[in-house]
Amino acid sequence: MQTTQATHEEYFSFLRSVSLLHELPEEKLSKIVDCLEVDYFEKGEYIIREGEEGNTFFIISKGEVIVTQKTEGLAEPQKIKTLGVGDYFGEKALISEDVRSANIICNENDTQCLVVDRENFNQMVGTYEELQAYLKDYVRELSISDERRNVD
Ligand code: WNU
Repeated sequence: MQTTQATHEEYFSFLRSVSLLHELPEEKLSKIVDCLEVDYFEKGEYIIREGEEGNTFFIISKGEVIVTQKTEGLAEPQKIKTLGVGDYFGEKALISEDVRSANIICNENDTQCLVVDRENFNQMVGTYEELQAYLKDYVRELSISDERRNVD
């Protein structure tokens, strides 16, 4: 996507406000803005499907999504949380080199996500040990809570 200057600054200051990216140097953040795609979703649309392959990381810039997941013994995927503006998702498949581990379903019309592909995600995360360590820990905790949910 070719962003105009105004849009670039808008996304730049938005990304600055995302706690995960707060520590990134300005030029790094600026590069992320240059390689972002913006995707739009309507209520009920699947942004991510559990079990599918995925190569993208998402940051919610407008709207809301819900996270659902298959649970042992239950026919319907269960809702596990709601995410809103400034929250992100899709890091687990990229970090664990695995398929998508949950569904992400749009919960509000005109939801907007900033999308970073695997290559740019790796550049963003790979060069910052703290960020990488933080996400790896978080992903490990997600796996643990997944197991706990399925056992209960
Ligand atoms: C959860 N279990 C699993 C969330 C978002 C970011 C962080 C939690 Cl750092 P993916 C499906 C995505 C997955 C996660 C997200 O769903 N997710 C969860 C859980 O309890 N996934 N397995 N909670 S919201 C969330 C922490 O981003 O990444 O690529 O796709 O597997």
